[in-house]
Amino acid sequence: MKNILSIILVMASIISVAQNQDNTFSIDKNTVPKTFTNPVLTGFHPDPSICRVGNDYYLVNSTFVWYPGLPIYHSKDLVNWKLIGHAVDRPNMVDFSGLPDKLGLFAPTIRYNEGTFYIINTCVGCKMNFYITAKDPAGPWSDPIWLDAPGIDPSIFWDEDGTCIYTGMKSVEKEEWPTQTVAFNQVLNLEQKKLVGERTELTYGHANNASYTEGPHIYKINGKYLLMVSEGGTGLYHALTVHHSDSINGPYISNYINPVLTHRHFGEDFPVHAIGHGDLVQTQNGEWWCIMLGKRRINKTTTLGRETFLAKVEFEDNTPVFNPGKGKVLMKQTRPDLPWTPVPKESKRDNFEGNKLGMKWYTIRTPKEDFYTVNDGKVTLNLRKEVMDSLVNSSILIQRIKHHKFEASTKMSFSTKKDNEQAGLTIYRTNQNHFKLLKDKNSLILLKSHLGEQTEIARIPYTHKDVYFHVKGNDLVVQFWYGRSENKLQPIGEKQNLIVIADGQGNTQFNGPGVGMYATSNGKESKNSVIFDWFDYKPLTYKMESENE
Ligand code: 6LW
Repeated sequence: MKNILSIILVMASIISVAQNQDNTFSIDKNTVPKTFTNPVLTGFHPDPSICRVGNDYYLVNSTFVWYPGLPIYHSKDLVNWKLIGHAVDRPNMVDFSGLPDKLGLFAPTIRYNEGTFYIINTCVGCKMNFYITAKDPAGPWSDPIWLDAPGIDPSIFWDEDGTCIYTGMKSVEKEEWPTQTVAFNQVLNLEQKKLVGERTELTYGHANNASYTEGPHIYKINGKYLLMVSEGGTGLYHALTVHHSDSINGPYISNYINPVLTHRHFGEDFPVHAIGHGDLVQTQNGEWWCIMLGKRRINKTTTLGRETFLAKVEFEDNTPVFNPGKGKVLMKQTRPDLPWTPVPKESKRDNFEGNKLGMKWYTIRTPKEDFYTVNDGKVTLNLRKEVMDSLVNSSILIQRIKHHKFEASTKMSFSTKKDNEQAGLTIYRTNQNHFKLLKDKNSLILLKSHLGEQTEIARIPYTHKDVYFHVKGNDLVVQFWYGRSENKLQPIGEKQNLIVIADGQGNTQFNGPGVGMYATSNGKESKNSVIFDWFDYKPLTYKMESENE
């Protein structure tokens, strides 16, 4: 009896691991799985775009005011993705200063043509549409070439005669229905580095009141031009629709099959939501796949932001059919017929080796000065007058929260005699929505800011220089801990509701949550700094999490 029980327990834990895991932290690297788990990029990975060069796949996501911006991922099998660089990684490329968290770098498109990689993108609130190029997708990328183009969501396509076509979306002169937008084409003269000639409007979308027709991409498949757009807006009504034409500038005829993919008809309670904003890719073995964004929800609440999902596409004549027979994004499905190429497992602990931070670390808004150093296995973060509650670059360093069940912790050394100086751990979504677990002159304080209203949740006297901070997230609740040693931790404050960093909380619209390190001298100059010895992040195994197939 006891053996059967222990076998069941082991089985249960293996399954629960699978539910919270993603393909990165896969159980056993040696077995080549037949299936993959969606999302293929968990956490803050919206508006994905993809291109193939030979047997290599490159993917980019939007990042708004996170810096560095536009992460470039590489894969051999469309499932395992390795972060190889950022396309916007020099402070003089774009300036996010003063921008709210939902502005900045919107949806990008990545393409490859005759030996050169191109990313075309929109910096909303900061000079709008631009493109950058690189020979190596890991960088360096060129400085932006700014374009006189309206709207957002630019894409590029090379026609058979070598003409480079810019496809974008823009608002219409006179709306015939609310949130009407239109996809358009214009020639991009790469020699002159500007848009030239007529601008041709292509489609308002499939629905006769299509809202926010956006994220357009043009492909030439089986001799026909296929225009795929998103419509419905990046929420419950999000959908992908396709439109065909025999010539690049149309007329584009909306396909009767539309929408080719949406989850909107599954209603509010369906756990995978807002599916849309996709980009197609044909593998070297002829299969077609689509990457797109979507949101996982628990009790109608999305805490991880928009993630990147993958779905199979098969063409019937010229019509793309997504996951034939299922017609929706599947949380587990047979993986692409490509060589299984797992990426090195992310280690739980970042010991800050070397003299620069790993690519998974970001600050918020463009840094105008160096505010941290990495050496001897430590991060030294300078205290600066800037605070995370303002639309400035403060001394904050965060990484994506990629799992509904996660834990993060750090060892910190900090002391001050000044009341205005603080340092610690943060869970950050926006300047108005975040948690801070900070140490000041003589105490530890747990603070939350929700819709811009800051609340002190708990304060504990603490005068030791070193402190261990720990946080455990379990779906919609989070508990903060502290201690003088890593294995003797005590909770600080009650369990907190993660609604604070969820979608739809004031300005928590487009980006996603991060966890990391923060320090401030609250408006006063400071020469002080805080030392972080290491930082842990890992998915956690809790009770099973259900998601229907
Ligand atoms: C993106 C637009 C969208 O540019 O939201 O969901 C905007 N779709 O296509 C920001 O992500």
